[in-house]
Amino acid sequence: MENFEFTEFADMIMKKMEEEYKSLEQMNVMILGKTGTGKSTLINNMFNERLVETGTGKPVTQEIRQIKKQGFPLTIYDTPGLELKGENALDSLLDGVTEKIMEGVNSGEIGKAIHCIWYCVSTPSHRFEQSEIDFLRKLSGRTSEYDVPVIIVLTQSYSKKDAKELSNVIEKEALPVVKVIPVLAEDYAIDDEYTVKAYGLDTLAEMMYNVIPEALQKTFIAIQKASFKLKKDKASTIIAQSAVSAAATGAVPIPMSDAPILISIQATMIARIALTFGIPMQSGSILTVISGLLGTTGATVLGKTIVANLLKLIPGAGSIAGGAISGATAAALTAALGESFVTVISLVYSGELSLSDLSSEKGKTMLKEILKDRLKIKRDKNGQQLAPNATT
Ligand SMILES: Nc1nc2c(ncn2[C@@H]2O[C@H](COP(=O)(O)OP(=O)(O)OP(=O)(O)O)[C@@H](O)[C@H]2O)c(=O)[nH]1
Ligand SMILES: [Mg+2]
Repeated sequence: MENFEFTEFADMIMKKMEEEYKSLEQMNVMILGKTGTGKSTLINNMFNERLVETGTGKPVTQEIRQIKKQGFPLTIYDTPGLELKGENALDSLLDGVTEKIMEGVNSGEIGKAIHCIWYCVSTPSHRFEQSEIDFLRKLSGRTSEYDVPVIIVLTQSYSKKDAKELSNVIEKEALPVVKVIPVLAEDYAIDDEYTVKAYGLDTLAEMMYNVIPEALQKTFIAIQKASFKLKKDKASTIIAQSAVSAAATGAVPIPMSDAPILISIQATMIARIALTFGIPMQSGSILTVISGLLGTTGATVLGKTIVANLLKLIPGAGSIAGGAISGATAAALTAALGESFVTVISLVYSGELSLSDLSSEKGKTMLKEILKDRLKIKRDKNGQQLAPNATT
């Protein structure tokens, strides 16, 4: 144990991240709507990758293009340049969409099914035509038994008033759709002076999360960038699960020689959190954060165990009594490490901290303080935070 190195911990995190990433189910989203409604803009602002610019588009039918990027667990079925004029155009699109849905159903594989459909309507057009109503009804008639959720997205909704009006018109039709959601996917400059801020993508993401199959939720949380809340909630769940596992290792007090089990639980936790937030695997930033939290630099040998290093930070805990730590301590350490990691990610996300700050002296001091703060929190035996006045 004396020789446990930080670099080993780092390697472990990277390996777990790779495993986790590979285990993600492939997500498939279909996007319908007339040309120019803002489908591409929506895709690029919802997901981590700018798929529409970078992905290769492969024709599926005359109307439908498949967009996919190597190594990214998402396939988009886009309908670029769709005119939707005349009965024939819609019927032929309907055939294409139905065929794609059936292909997934017949494969029997969850990763090949269509998991959600966005039907885009442009708010400034003020129009939702009878042909579109018919289309959505027919689509549902053909595929309702397969439960593919359809969300109507009102795009380019820089006027919330217009969006509300159009939304009312559509809702009156009582269509077989999950919801009508107004969004502005990108800031909209009205003139030099006034800009309408983008909004609504978080609502769309949270709605998506609730209607897609459970097996796809992990993928979606990781690849979407619209709702930070979805990511934070998922991270809390991961931390709670990890703390429980850590507590279990120490049901009998953990002799320090068993600390690698604890370290492995913590590496898995960090990897799963990193994946949740969409932190790229190659990125050195995870390691910068972790090395900052643990008070070491990536390249140097720790010389002491990570656990021992963490313990030093608990006020009053001193060193390891009798060469063992209890399950409760193991859970507390794990929860504190996970929460500190999320705190740092949140600070970077909100712009209060930059990645370059992290390797500076100021950043390192800050990381230490964050971890110390988390370690001071009173917890139950599973590492769950107790109310400040609770007694243990
Ligand atoms: N500011 C702003 N512009 C938007 C938004 N949505 C769409 N646009 C603009 O509207 C135009 C059309 O958007 P696209 O995303 O290309 O529309 P599309 O549905 O993909 O169009 P096709 O691929 O031709 O069917 C572009 O100039 C976008 O920049 C938005 O939310 N905000
Ligand atoms: Mg497009």
